[in-house]
Amino acid sequence: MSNEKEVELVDAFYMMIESLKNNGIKNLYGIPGIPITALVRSWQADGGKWFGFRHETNAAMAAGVSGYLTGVPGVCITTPAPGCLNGLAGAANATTNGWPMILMSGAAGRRNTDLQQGAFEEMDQLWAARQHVKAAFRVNNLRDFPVAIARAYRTAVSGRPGAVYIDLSHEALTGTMPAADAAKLMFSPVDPTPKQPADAAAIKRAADLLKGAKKPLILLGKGAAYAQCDADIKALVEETGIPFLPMSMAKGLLSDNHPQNAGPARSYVLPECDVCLILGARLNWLLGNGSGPTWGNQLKKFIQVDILPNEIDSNVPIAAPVVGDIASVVGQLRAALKGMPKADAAWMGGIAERVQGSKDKLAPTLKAQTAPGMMNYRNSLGAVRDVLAKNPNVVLVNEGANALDNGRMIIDQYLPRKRVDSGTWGIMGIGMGGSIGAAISTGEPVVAIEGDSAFGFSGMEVETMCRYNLPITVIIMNNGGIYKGNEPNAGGYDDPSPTAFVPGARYDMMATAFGGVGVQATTPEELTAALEASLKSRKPTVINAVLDPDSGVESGRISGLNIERKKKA
Ligand code: OXT
Ligand code: ADP
Ligand code: MG
Repeated sequence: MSNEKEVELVDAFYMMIESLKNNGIKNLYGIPGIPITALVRSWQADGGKWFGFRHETNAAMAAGVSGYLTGVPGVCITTPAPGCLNGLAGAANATTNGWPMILMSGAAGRRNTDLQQGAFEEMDQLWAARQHVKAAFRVNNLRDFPVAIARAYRTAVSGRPGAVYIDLSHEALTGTMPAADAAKLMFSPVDPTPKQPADAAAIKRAADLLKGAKKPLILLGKGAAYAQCDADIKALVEETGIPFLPMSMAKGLLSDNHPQNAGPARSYVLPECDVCLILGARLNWLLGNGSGPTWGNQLKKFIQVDILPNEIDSNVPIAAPVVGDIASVVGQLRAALKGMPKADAAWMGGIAERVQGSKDKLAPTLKAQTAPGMMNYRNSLGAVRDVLAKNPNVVLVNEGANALDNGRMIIDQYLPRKRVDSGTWGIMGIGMGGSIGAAISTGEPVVAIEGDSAFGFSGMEVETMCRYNLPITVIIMNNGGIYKGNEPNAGGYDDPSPTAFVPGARYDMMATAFGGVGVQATTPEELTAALEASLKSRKPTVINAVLDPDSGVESGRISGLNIERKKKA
C-alpha cells in the first residue's frame, strides 16, 4: 500500500495477491522477470510461498500435478511471450489430463501488441492460450482481479477440471485505486466445486444393467482418484464383489494387493467382461478407444460415469450414461445396488487364476542376478518395488517408455493418489516439475522413476529441488538412450544414432553439483541401499541406476503405434 495525499491507494499487485489469498492459494510456481518480479517479491513479503523454477514448463507441470493431487488448483506465473509459451505446454498437459491449475502471464502493452509494433516480448498470448486451456481471461483493470481470480478458480475446479489462463495486461498491472474501493471488491467464492448428483432414471438404468451382468467389471480412472471419495469407491467395489481394473493413476485407489484387483489380468478382463462400469476414465487410446481387440472385438455394455456430458458416446455407444460427480454418483449407485448378489464365483475364480499366473511369471524376473552395471528393468525395479512397499506414503512419479511401462507393472501402489505419470498424452517432461509439485503440495516424500531421456526434459530442476531441499529421490533408469542405448548409426558412420546418448553418463553428479546427494548404483543391492538411505535422510538425491544398454524395447509396450517404413527410397 502507498499513501498519496490523504487517499490511501493500492496497486495491482496488492489486488492480485489479496484475491489469490481469498481463494485459498498459498503457493505460487514460476520464474520472475519483467514485469512480474516485484509481484513475486511482494507475494513472498506478504507470507506467500514462492517456488522459482529453471523453466516455465516445469513450473506449470508442478502446478498441474499439485492441482490433481489436492483438488486445489496450482498457480503458475510467467513472464510474457516466451515465458508464457513455455508455461502453456504445462497448462495444456493439465487440461488434457483434467487437472485444475491457473497460468498467469505478464504481457506487453495492448496498443503495441495489437498493432504488432515490436514491443518487448510482444505476443498475442490470449489467442495462443485459448486453444490449450479450459478458459482464457484477460484482466485490463486492477479492479477486476477479485472477479478474475475467483472465476479462474471456479472454472478450473468445476465440471471436468482443467487449466485456466489469465493474461495480465500491462494496463492492469500499472494502475492504482483507492484502498477503500478495493476492500469493497474483495470476496471469497462460495462452493466453487458444487455437488452434481446424477438423474435418478440414469442411476436406475445403470443399476439394472449391472444387476443383470454375468461378468461385470469396474474400470477406475484418474477422475475417480481425483474425486477424493476413496472410502465410498472401496465400499461400492466390496459390496458388489465386482473385480476392478485401475488405469495407471488410479492404481492404489484400492490397494494393488486387494483380492478384487484385476490389473494383472488386464488382457483377460477387458475382452471377457459383459458390462463395464467406467468411473472417471475416458475410452481413449489407452483403452483401445472402446472397441477392437482390447475389448474382444465386441461392443460392451458400458455404464459411464463422468462429469462432462459430451464425454458420453465419444468413441462407442454408451448403454447407460450417468452424468454427475463421482462422489455423489457412487453414493447413489450404492443405494440402488443394495442387496445385489456378489459377482459370479466362476468369473472371479478365472480372474484370480490369471492374476496369479501373471504374478508367478513376473516374480522370478524381479530377483534375477546380473553383472554390475548390467541391470535390466525387471531386477532394478524389483529392488525399488520392495523398498516402496515399506513406504506406501511415497508419491511415485514415473515417465519414459520402458521405464514407464515396467514401473507401472512392477511397482505396487497401496494408497490413493500416490502415482503421477506421463498420463493422457504420454508426455515426457512431467518428471521434475511433477515431483516438485507433489512434494510441495502433499508434504510427502517423492520418488521419480525416470527414463534417461525422459529425465532430460526437466533435469535442470534438480537445482530447484536442491535449493528448496525437497525430499525427492530421482532414479535414472540409465540405459543410455531413448528405448535403448546401443543402437548403431543406421548410416554406418560415426555420429550417434537418433536414439543414443553419451554412454556411461553420470546423472548422479547433477545432484552433487548443487549440494544434493548423488549415488551410482550398478546392482539391485546398491539400488536398494541408495533408495533406503535417501528416503531415510529426506535429502534431494539422484541415483544413477546403470542398466545394460541393450535393455528396453522400441517404444515400450506401445510399439504397435510406430510407423514402419514401407519401402526403401
Ligand atoms: O495381460 P498381459 O499378459 O498383456 O500383461 C499385462 C498385465 O496383465 C501385466 N501386469 C502384471 N503382471 C504381474 N504383476 C502385476 N502386478 C501386473 N500388473 C500388470 O503386465 C502386462 C502389462 O500391463 P499393462 O501395462 O496394464 O497393459 P498394457 O497392455 O501395456 O496396457 C496398455 C496401455 C496403453 C494402457 C499401457 O501400455 C499404457 O498405459 N501405456 C502408456 C504408454 C506411454 O504413455 N508411453 C510414453 C510415450 S512413448 C514415446 O512417445 C516417447 N518419446 C517421445 C516423446 C514424448 N512422449 N513426449 C515428448 C514431449 N517428446 C517426445 C520419448 C522421447 S518415450 C520417449 C523417451 C523414452 O526413453 P527413456 O530413456 O525415457 O525411457 P526408456 O524406454 O526406459 O529408455
Ligand atoms: P485415465 O487416464 O485414468 O483413463 P482420464 O483422464 O482419461 O482417466 O479420464 C478421467 C475422466 O474423469 C474425465 O473424462 C473427466 O471428465 C472425469 N472426471 C474428473 N473428475 C470427475 C468427477 N469428480 N466426477 C466425475 N467425473 C470426473
Ligand atoms: Mg532410456
